[in-house]
Amino acid sequence: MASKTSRAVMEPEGEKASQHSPELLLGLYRTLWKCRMADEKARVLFRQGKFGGNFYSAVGQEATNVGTAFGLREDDWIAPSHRDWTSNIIKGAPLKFCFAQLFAKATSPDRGRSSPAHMGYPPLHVITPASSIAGQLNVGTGVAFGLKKHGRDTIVVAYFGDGATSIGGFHEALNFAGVHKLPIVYVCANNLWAESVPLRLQTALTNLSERAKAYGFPGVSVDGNDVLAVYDVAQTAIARARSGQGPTLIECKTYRWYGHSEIDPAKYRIKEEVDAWKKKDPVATFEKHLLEKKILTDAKKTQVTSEITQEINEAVEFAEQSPYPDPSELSDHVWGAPYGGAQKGSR
Ligand SMILES: Cc1ncc(C[n+]2csc(CCOP(=O)(O)OP(=O)(O)O)c2C)c(N)n1
Ligand SMILES: [Mg+2]
Repeated sequence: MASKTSRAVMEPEGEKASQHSPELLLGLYRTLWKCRMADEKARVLFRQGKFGGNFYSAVGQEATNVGTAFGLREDDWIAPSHRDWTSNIIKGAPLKFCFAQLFAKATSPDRGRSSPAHMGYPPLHVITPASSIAGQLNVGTGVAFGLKKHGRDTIVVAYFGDGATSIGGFHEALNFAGVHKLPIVYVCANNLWAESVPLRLQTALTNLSERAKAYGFPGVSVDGNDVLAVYDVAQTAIARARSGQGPTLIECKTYRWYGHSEIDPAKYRIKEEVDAWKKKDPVATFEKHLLEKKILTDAKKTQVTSEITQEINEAVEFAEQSPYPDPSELSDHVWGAPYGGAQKGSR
């Protein structure tokens, strides 16, 4: 499968459902909606001033995140980027903790310490994202190295964008993983933009998966808005990593509907480009597919979205009502042992 566009991209739409159980298809469907609705809700809450900092929406990219993480085991690891807040949701972190993290409340997994959306969830092995682009690739690769050394059969899935592929840390991570045949899957969400920098100014490549060639492992490019195509490619890569054959680089071609963050009006993009990608909405496309295949009914569709709405409302209420951390906790959990230079309350 080295450096080519996935066969799944080419397949006629209707052929795919037969290979997947209805439970899997409905699970993917519910998770796509959960990510879409939680992400849209977070955008609204940010604009209402309910939480500070910033928020990096991944609306439009749901099939990439869901397709690559849905088939993971509970003890597998995820190394997300700044745009992968929903990785926590896909891995199964309770929504109330996800919203508490955005709100920087004491009830969040990091007790209000990290930037909004830079969320990790230790009980389910989601690593807190690094703010430095590609930093999570180095951390995730280190975790994969540790897993291999300890003889575990768990794997890491690490996420990043097109822009991250130009940074040294990306190349160091993939090179190291190739040398040591590490149990890791690298997922590049190529959304065509790195803040305001278009892909054509980022690289002369068309398929970013070709970069894998330089590190001696397979690369595959896939339609990142087709959840089943992404899922199939990810399953192959996950099995490869778990069986000790080493890494895979998956490039998912997708698009973020909104600006780089909620403070970016994205005036550098033309309307036609945005409109064309919105027509390829990964959630609506999959929904239509399932309705046509009669795996989904209108009644089930309403049930799924109303259950998620209720879950989100309860989670937001939990986050809003939770306290902020007490300032006296500021230096807790920063050092493994008390550090003489900056004791709590020493200033
Ligand atoms: C080393 C470093 N340089 C610059 C930034 C600022 N920055 C944050 S996200 C980003 C763009 C990343 O683009 P891409 O990798 O394509 O991911 P996307 O935001 O599109 O998901 C930049 C330049 C940073 N966080 N770290
Ligand atoms: Mg990008």
